[in-house]
Amino acid sequence: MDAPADSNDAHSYDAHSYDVVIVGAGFNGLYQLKRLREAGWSVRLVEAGSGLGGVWHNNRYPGARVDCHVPNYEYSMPEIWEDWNWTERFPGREELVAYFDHVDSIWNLSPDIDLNTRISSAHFDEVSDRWRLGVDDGRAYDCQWLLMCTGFGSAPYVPDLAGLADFDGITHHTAQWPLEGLALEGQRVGIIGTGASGVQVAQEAAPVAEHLTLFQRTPVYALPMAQRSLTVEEQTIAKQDYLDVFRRRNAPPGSFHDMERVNRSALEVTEDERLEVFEDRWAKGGFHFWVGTFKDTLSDLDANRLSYEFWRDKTRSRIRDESVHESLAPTDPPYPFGTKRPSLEQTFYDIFDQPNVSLVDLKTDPLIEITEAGVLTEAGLVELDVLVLATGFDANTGGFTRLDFRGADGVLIGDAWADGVDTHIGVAAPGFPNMLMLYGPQSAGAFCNGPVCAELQGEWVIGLLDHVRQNEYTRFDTDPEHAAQWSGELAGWADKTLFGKANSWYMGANIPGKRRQLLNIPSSDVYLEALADCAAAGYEGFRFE
Ligand code: NA7
Repeated sequence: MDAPADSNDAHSYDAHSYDVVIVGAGFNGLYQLKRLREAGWSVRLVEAGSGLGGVWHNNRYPGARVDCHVPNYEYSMPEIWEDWNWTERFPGREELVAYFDHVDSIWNLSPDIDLNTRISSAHFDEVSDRWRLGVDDGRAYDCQWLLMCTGFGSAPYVPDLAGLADFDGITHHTAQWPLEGLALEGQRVGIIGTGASGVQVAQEAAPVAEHLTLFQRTPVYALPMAQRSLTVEEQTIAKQDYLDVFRRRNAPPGSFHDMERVNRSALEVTEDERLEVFEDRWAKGGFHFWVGTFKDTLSDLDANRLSYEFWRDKTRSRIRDESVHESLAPTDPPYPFGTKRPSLEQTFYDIFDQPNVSLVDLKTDPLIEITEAGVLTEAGLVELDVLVLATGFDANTGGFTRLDFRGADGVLIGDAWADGVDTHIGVAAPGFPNMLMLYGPQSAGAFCNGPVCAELQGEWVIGLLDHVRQNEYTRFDTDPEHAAQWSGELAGWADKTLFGKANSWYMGANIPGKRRQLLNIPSSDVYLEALADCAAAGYEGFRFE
């Protein structure tokens, strides 16, 4: 089909037309496709990448691995898990991609998916109450209802580093790793960024690189992963309880079926009691030490300091080279413990004792520019063959604001959100009719495991679409007052917890110029309750026509 230059002109091209178009083939998009198809909708899923899995398709850097332990990060339907077994407690990227293919083989989703289809424009047409979607190769779609399942991490962030374009070596953002891979063996590798991605690449690069240099701006509080192999036999036994496990997995304090938090202050127990809990959660590995210790470690600075000091001392004991202790695990916390997402590590703190690994602390040795040969800091030039940008994402909003995404009256979503995001319960944006966001800004997103929210928030979306169909509505929108109220609710969470005190991507603070606001509610059970209340009140805050 030939499309005109403006492939979004509704009347001048022959678009593929559906009731519902879903954008994104991660956990959310695939779940929506399955359920909406069952419910009899005409539905198409479009995906920019060449395979299924969303972030797992895109993040193919060495060492990419999920930091939620089995079976918390998978769909709950028996037909998916009964014949599927993982090889490790924290599965790696390749296994996750294979899992998505397994899901596809059971649910037969591919016939209704267009891969390699990057939506570059989405315009709401006031006359027909339909969305017109333009693809960057000129194809087009239109639909009554648009489901954005682009996740919180679909917009890689490359900082504006002076001279970056001059670098003569190879450079890639971790989420834009070449499909054919990139050998790090024998190379002089530099990594900018020490979040989850930087930690994971560093662990893979350190054993093989001629030299690895980590450029750290802020220390990550990485926690022990406690990785181990899983046998089929143990999973067969565990599966006897899976129905119950999946029923419990949204229980507070996090979206894990087995997270136990002591319902007391870390300050009111004796030191022995506190250490016993800390040691137990530390040994369990994963996120247990982050969210599963005491009720106030993420809300009270003094309680938080106790977590920090335990983490600091444990971490320092891992690193023989004391010259890097103050940079990697400072005496005083540069930000409260757990208010930026902790990474999980296996060998991260060991690599600094290797002779071929160096740490550059950008706080004391600032980056001046990137040159043809490498990274120039105040202390001098670090020559590199490969520069890895593990610099994160324009999380939550970038997947929308980077598009030509226009709602009623042609308003660009980037303009509507220029002074901050207001959504109705993290699912709909006023002025953007007939559009729903899954795992989007102001949802529980970052604090709710992808598959858990895909099903629980996902069922709410199915319910809303059923409501519009039953009532033969052709349009819904939300009002700004309710959206402002929800923003107020999130601001309250930023105040009553310690999350507001860190320059994290949860706060939008990793992107220069982005409004500082808590972008995900740090409680998935409270979030899902708010959705349920809205539905029970006849979809309060929505206007239907
Ligand atoms: P993150 O967690 O956002 O980490 C990005 C890292 O990049 C972080 O250490 C940043 O330092 C660093 N960064 C960003 N810009 C710069 C500049 N200009 N100079 C130096 N360092 C910089 O992204 P990840 O990809 O690791 O993880 C994202 C999430 O995906 C993860 O939490 C999981 O949920 C999956 P900063 O801390 O801002 O000082």
